[in-house]
Amino acid sequence: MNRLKGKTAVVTGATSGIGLRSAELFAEQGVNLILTGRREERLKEIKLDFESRFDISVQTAAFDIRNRKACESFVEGISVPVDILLNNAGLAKGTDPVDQADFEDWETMIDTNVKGLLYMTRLLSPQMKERGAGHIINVGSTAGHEAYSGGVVYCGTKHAVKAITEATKKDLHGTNVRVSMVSPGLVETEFSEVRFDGDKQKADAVYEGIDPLTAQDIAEIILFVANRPPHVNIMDTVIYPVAQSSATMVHRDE
Ligand code: NDP
Ligand code: 8X3
Repeated sequence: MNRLKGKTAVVTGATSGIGLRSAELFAEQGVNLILTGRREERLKEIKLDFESRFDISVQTAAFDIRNRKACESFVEGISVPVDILLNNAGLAKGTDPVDQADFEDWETMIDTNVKGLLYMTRLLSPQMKERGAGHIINVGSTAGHEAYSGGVVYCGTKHAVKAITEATKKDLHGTNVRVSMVSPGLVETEFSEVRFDGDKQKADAVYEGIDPLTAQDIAEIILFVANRPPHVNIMDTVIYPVAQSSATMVHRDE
């Protein structure tokens, strides 16, 4: 059953990977889209593509989610009720241990994964609360359930997303606004290329010898979470590829 047709979703980080594929699955269901990311060209191409294939409206806004003022201007420019906020924009930078890691990488991850997600939630939750309807879906990670060496700050940000999701649900208790989290393991997207500053060889090695999750796998789960009846609130879903059993237990074919 399609409960989403005619609704409006804001998708952050819609220029690639999980965000892009989720946006496309929403579009297939007739959801009007407001898509964000920094790469303006990609947003323009996605808008043209989706509007040519789906009977929906697509708005785009290119801005850096770390910039609070830009988030505020973005939300001020939205003139329709937002039914779904998919807080997906995020990244990892580096795998250096705590005594060697780069301060700027830490700030980038905290400002994007935690503060950016909080800005969007703070700015869009009032209209949801006022209407007594809406759904905030945060993209967490298995790294938000289990910390691993080399991920001191990335894991820290995703543990923060878990805490923020739980507290947001409690803050909005009794309002009918839904709050959910989706927590994937290894998904092959641009994620590892970004983590390793464009080093394709290092990025490919992350997925070598396994059948990793795809953006499609996670988008299908996001769609399922969003499409539940209004009284059903999925709090979290943890998804691993079958070859992965924990953050660091990954079975690779020879
Ligand atoms: P991608 O690198 O493919 O996508 C990341 C998206 O985030 C891009 O659209 C990017 O857009 C956007 N983004 C990053 N920084 C900013 C910023 N400062 N301002 C605005 N947008 C930004 O990776 P994924 O699709 O894999 O990642 C999506 C989410 O999934 C992230 O939160 C990630 O932590 C999470 N995740 C990923 C997993 C994986 O293994 N891939 C596993 C678990 C969770 P642009 O560059 O245009 O700004
Ligand atoms: C991304 C999954 O294992 O690279 O959140 O941290 S992992």
